[in-house]
Amino acid sequence: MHSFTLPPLPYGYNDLGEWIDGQTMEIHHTKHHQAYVNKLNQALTTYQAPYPEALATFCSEVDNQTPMGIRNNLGGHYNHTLFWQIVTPSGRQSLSPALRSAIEANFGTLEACQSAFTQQALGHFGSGWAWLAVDSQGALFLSSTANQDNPLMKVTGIDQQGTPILGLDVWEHAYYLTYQNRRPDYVNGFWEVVNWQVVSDHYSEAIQR
Ligand code: MN3
Repeated sequence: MHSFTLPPLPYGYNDLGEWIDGQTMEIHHTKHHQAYVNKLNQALTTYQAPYPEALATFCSEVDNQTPMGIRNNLGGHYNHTLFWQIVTPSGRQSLSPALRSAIEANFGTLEACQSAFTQQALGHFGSGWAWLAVDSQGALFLSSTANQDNPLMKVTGIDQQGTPILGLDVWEHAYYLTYQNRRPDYVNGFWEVVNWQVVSDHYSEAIQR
């Protein structure tokens, strides 16, 4: 049987500079994300339905009938795998012309998109994620989801389905050691480490889905 594994980070735990301290990154990766992987594999040993090995495809099959042990841990694995990829120590990299055009068409400017995303992240009550995603028509939209849900899932509480291209973990475990209760500082600092090249690649893939 297939089992899922923890992906290595594409940078060191201490490499994200002032945004996030190394201890937070190490615990987040080796404890939190590893636990989602372990519990997902454990849940799959008693899961009756056949499941896809592609995480995005698997997430898109999650609905209200899916056991919570699958939904939460699959989401945790997918969401963190995306999250590690879309930040980088080397600072901002340029958006593709296609993504820039889409952002300008939907939001007017990149800055307006970032500001609206920031409001999603700050306005989300409790644990969850903020997203920039692409719907089935290829249009960008912003949302936030609770716990480890994501916009691929067809579950109550998710109004708009789509493929995430940018996500921010707003669980306190993601930032508490560095920022304590100061979620705004964590979210504002996020823009300094977003890897727009990777986000652009995700956009290109998403509009072909
Ligand atoms: Mn997390």
